Amino acid sequence: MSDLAALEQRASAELAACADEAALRAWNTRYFGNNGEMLAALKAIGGIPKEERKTYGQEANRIKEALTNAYEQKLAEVKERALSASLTSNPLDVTLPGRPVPRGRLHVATQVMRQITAVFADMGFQVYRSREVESDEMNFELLNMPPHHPARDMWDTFHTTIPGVILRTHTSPGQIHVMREQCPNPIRVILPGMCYRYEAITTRSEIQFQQVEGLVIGERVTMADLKGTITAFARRLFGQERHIRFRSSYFPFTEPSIEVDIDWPKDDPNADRLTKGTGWLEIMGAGMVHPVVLRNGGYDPAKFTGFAFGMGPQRITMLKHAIDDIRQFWGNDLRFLRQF
Ligand code: FA5
Repeated sequence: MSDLAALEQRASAELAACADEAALRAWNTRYFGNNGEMLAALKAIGGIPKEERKTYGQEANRIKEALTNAYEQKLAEVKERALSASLTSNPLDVTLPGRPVPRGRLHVATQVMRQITAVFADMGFQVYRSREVESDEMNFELLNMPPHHPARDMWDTFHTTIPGVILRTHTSPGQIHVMREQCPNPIRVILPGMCYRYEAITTRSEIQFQQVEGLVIGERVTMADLKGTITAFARRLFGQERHIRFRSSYFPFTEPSIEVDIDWPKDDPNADRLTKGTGWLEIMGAGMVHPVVLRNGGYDPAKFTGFAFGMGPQRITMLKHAIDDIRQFWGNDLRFLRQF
């Protein structure tokens, strides 16, 4: 018992002498840690003669509780004192305005991509994702461009270390994937995604850019459906006042083929440079799906017809927002990005 009284006295005196949090924590470990003296005193109960055990146990528990309470009270006091000392030595200016957290936003090309998707979704088109790394067969051969075909020169690309595996130059190989998956059902899809070309970077051309492919296959699909769909799309996206021009063109995978232009505002000082003096900027290639391509997709050209188009949403974004240089899209210049 006298041991317990001595322990209480010593622990209380040492606690009273603790001046800061570190000293208090060390005190706590000394008495209440795994090898602490107070715990040892409690564990000693087993060795106490039976007749003294009850009194010893009660006393030990009382001391334990008293020391724990005293410790917690002292710890709170010390913390409080440290806090008020730090507040007076480093006064806090509560009137200082907070630092604004910069808010991100969608890239302008993503915004326009979503608008394009929404317009086609309203017309009943589904969105289909197709791969960016393609085989030469999908990107060229099945689209009616055998290895010797001169049209391949227009679409020089990046090659991988695996022979015949390339980065796609356009979203058109997606046409073959959809057709083979859907045959013999009718199709009405768009395929948005990234394309790659090994060509000179200019104000209008990048080596990595987006395209949105469109494909419609059915039993009585005609060129009139193609023109109607494109016209409705352009009116929705650009407004009624912009002019659209269809030009005849050539693509190996469509017959007949066309290209679609949009007029560029004449009062824009960059108009001449961007439109090469024509006043028109090309936004897409299109045409009626070539019978060879229909067959490669599994459809019988005697029964099915279809149209396809491939547009460049970045060029469309340039038109919508009068952006004069396509390189701005990858420039990551916040002064540009924050405008949209
Ligand atoms: C094609 O890529 C054809 N696959 C389009 C097509 C699809 C025709 C289906 C018929 C049927 P073209 O190379 O013209 O065509 O590219 C289509 C559009 O992609 C262009 O009108 C342009 O808007 C955009 N584009 C092409 N090259 C670049 C480039 N280097 N940088 C940015 N946009 C580009």
